[in-house]
Amino acid sequence: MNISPGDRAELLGRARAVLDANWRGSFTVPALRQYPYQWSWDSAFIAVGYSRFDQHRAEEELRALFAAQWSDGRVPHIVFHEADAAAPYFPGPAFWQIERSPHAPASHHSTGIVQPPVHATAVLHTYRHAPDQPRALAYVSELFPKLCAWHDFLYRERDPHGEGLVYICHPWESGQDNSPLWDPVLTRMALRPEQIPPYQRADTRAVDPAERPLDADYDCYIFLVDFFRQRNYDEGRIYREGCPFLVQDVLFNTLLCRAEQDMAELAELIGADPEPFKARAARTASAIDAKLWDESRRLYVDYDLAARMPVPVPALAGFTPLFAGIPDAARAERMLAYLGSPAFGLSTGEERSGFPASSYDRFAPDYSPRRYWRGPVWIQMNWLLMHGLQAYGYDEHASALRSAIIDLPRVGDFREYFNPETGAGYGAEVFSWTAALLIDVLYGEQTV
Ligand code: 9WN
Repeated sequence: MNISPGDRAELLGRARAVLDANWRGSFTVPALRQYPYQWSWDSAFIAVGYSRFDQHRAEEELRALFAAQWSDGRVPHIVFHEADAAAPYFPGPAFWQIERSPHAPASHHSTGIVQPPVHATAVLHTYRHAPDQPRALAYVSELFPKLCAWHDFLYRERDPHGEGLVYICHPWESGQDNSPLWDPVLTRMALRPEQIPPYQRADTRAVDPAERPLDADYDCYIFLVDFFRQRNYDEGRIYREGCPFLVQDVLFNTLLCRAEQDMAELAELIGADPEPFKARAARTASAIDAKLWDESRRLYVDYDLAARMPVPVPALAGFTPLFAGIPDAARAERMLAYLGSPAFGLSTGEERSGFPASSYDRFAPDYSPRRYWRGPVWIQMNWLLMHGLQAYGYDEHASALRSAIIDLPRVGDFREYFNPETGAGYGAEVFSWTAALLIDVLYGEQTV
C-alpha cells in the first residue's frame, strides 16, 4: 500500500480520535449524534480495532455488551446503557418494552432482537493481539460461556427445522437495514395503516433523508417490533403465530459459521473440547453451500422461510461466504468473475472506476449510490471480503478492498458509508467502525 509513514501516523491519529470521541467509559457508541447507545455487531468490529492498540478497551467493549445478555442467551442488538443519551433515538426502551419477557435482564434496558454474531471472532482478535497474554486468556475464559449461550440461543430458537441455518426476523437483525434483499418480503407484508402503531422517526434529524430508509420501510420495521413485543419476545410464538419476516440470511449465517470456527480455536486455548464447534460450523457451511448457492447468478442468496422461496437479489453480502471458507475453489472462481467485475467496482486493471465494493450491483435498476444499503460502500463489508479473498489467494482484489478502507476516510471522512463512484461520505459522522477497521488494516500492514 502506498501510504507514507507520515500519512499513516496522521490517519491513525484521526481514527483514534474518532474512537475517543465515542468512548463512554466502558463501551463505544457507533456515532454520538445518530446512534447514541451500544450496538451489538458494531462493538465487535470496534473491539477488533481496539485489539491493535488498547487491550483494556477491547476487553471492556464486549464485556459491556454481554452484561446485557438475556437469560435465554440472546445478545440484544442495542443496549441502552444511559438513560440520558447524547441525542434522541427511536425506537428507545419505552417502545421496546422488554420487561414483557421473562428472559430480559432487570439490570439493563435493551432491544429484544439481535445482530450478526461477530463476537467470537472479535474475542479471538483481542486474544491474538493482546500484549498481556495471561490477562487475555482470562478474558477468553470469562467470555467463552457467554458466547456459547449466545450461539446456542441462535441454533435452538432460530433453526426450527434443524437445518444448520438460522433465520432472522427483522431487517435490523441483518445489520443491512434497507437492503434490496428485503424488498420482496416487505412488499408482501402489504401493511394497512391501522396495523402500524403511531411513531415518529428520529434518524432523519441529523442525516439527510435521501441517505436513509424510506418511511414505508420504517413502517415495516416498527410493525415488526410491535409484533414481537405483543408476543413478549417469545421466539416460539413469533415463529408459530405468523411472523411475516423469517429469512435465512447469507451474511448472518456466514458470520455464525465463522464464529463457530473461531469458537473452536477459543476452546482449544482454554482447554475445552473444540469438536462440537467444528461440527456445528461444518454443518452450517454445508447448509449454506447446499441451500443458498445460486449457480446462475454466481453468488449466494437468502431464503425466505415464510414464502418458501429464494430471494434472488444481487447484494454484496452474497459473496461473504468467502469469509468463512465456504465455497470450494471452483465456486470461488465463479463468484470472482462477478464480484471482480464493474458491477461491484472491484474490477482490476483498466475497467476499474470509483471505490469498491458497492453494497448492491451497480447495474441493478434500483441501485442508488447514496441510499444506505442500496449501493454505498460499507467499510465492514470490505473488511470481511478482504479477509475472504485473501484466504482464497485473490491478493489483487483483496488489496483493492484494503486500499478502499484506507482511502475512503481520507476522501469522504470517517463517515458511516460512501458513494462508490466518488467516495463522498454519507450517513452518520464520526463513525466508530470506519475508524476501528481502518486502524486494524493499518496495523496489519505494519506486521505482514
Ligand atoms: C438500526 C449502528 C447500526 C448498524 C447497522 C446499520 C444501522 C440502525 C439504524 O446502524 O442500523 O440498527 O438505526 O439505522 O444499518 O448495521 O449496526 O451503527
